[in-house]
Amino acid sequence: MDNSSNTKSTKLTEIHLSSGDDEIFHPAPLPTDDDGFIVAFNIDQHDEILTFFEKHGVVVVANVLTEQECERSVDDVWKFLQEMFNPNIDRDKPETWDSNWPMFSHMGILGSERWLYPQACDNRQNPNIYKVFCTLFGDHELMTNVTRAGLMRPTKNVYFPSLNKTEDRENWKTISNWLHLDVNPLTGRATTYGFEHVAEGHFEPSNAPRAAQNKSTNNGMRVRKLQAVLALVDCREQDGGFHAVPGFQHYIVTWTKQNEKLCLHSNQSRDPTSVQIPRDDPIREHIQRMPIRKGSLLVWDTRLPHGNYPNNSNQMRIIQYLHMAPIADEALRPFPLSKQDLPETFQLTELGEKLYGFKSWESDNAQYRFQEQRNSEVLDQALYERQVRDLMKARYQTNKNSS
Ligand SMILES: O=C(O)CCC(=O)C(=O)O
Repeated sequence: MDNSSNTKSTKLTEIHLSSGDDEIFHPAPLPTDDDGFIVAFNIDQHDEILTFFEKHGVVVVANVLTEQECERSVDDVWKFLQEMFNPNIDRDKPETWDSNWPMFSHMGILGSERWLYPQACDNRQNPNIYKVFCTLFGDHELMTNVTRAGLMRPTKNVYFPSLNKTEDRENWKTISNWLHLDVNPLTGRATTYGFEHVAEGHFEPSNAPRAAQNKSTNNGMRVRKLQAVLALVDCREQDGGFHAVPGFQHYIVTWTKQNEKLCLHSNQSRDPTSVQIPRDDPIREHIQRMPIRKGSLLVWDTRLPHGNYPNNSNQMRIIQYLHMAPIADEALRPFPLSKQDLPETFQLTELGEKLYGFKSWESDNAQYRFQEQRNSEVLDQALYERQVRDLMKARYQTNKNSS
């Protein structure tokens, strides 16, 4: 695919970034279809996707993955669970879904380990997904982040073969009321999760928080930042899933003025790139649950308060966390993977080489950025993760051979 000519691209300067200073909040709930899923667009509906996104701050695009790609992704989730956590985990035996289950299960996230399995890696270079991000950024020189899978275990009427009966699992429910921003709107420091962060001290508080936005790497309120989830199964309302306050991007500056103390406090917290929305914030009345169909991509503006809500059914929610950013984003670089980190059976495409950061895009700025010195802290982290992954895979093989 010729990435630059096939992709209709609205110039970055034409992308409207709302000033965020609406005096009052205007709710912008998303329409749903007859089956209760959020109404989704087709990949080619460039203008419609952009217009919808500007209004709501969220958009869903259908059929970015095929049925087979979804199924292979789900297979990769189980392989990952067995190799990295517990070889006895069996997708057909809920009895095995407790012991050595990954951390962050209370948030529906599978550990902090990067999900580096063949279909998961292929999804990050999927041309449909790339096209959605090109549309939303008005730029085609993009990079992908490299992060995790998400899975919410079923909690109601779960069939246990060894008991030959169904039971509920209240303790598999994820947290309720999780609502946060992955940018501190006072300092402009936004999440860099799954990328290399450029700024030294990215996870330390800003010393002069009210002036921090002047720093080029604290650009979260100046340039478009997107986050996304990719549905690997149908994620129905009752299965748990993404929720957010659509339309909040038009109000965020006003809200920040009213919540300066909270933002200052968040700047001093363990993660200065996020803000937890208080339980009594009236904005919570406008949280909308967002069920999406298998194979669709839901993208949200980082300026939206968001989170997920728990499963209440006998089916799983399974997703991939996956988003992209322009190479021109001064806060980010591609995560420094080596080709050795990629699965043997995975075929990197020409597009993938660029999205993963193994090759430079064409513009002068992209080539300049490609040569930049890398952040040594993140290089060390990449090396450490590689060693842990190799160790876990070797342990899995030894276990398998001896059984
Ligand atoms: O699981 C989800 O849908 C959302 C997770 C979330 O809040 C995040 O990635 O920041």
